Amino acid sequence: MNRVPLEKKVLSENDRIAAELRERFRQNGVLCLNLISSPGSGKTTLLEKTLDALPRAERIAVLTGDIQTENDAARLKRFGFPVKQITTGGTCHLDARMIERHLAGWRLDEIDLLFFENVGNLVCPSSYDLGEAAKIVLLSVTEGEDKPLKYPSIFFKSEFLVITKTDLLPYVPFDIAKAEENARRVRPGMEIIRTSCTQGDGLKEWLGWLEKRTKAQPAKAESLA
Ligand SMILES: Nc1nc2c(ncn2[C@@H]2O[C@H](COP(=O)(O)OP(=O)(O)O)[C@@H](O)[C@H]2O)c(=O)[nH]1
Ligand SMILES: [Mg+2]
Repeated sequence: MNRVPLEKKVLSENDRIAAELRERFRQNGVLCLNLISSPGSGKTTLLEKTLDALPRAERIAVLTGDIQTENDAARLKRFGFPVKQITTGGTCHLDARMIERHLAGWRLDEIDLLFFENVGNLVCPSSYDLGEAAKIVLLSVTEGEDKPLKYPSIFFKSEFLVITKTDLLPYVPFDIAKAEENARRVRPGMEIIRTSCTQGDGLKEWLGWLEKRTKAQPAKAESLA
């Protein structure tokens, strides 16, 4: 009897849609960043600080994913940029089809920087390409410095690591140098910043990295007509 490798089929269909999205982003000069972490590591908070710091004239948009509630979209809409919530209804990750559906009604040629806030999970989102230019993983100091070794796939696939909540370091036994070493054992040379959104530490470096990454993005493709 022939068995259908269902998981492989789902992933290859996802990869097909993600490749189409990536091409659309390239043609429109959109830099897409996919933020991934455990629930509660501080993805929405980092996005709030980012949107608050950037001029309203910047062409930024956010798709934020959760299993239930529109809470994160409500938090992020306060800053005046286009934001849409994706509620997955149980699925533990965003997929390319969800992104495609929720982009409907937005003009990509009017967006320069597009964030995806993935569903809080260190495992499932790592298998699903969303057409992003880069994945960014967040790790808070309350999660333990061993997580890059325990969940290597997402650390291996992420271009950048943001260590969050460093203001809590006096209260938790977290060896930050070891966490960074572990991340770089999984992904040699990984870029890392240490942040505290409550204290504002590292936010300048984060915004600087974003600016550098946006500039490195190939300019909007010439008309293909
Ligand atoms: N102490 C501290 N708490 C933070 C920091 N960043 C976020 N939090 C808190 O962590 C909780 C989860 O943050 P949130 O941004 O919703 O995490 P998400 O689930 O990854 O989007 C909230 O109560 C935040 O106020 C930080 O830098 N320091
Ligand atoms: Mg969130």
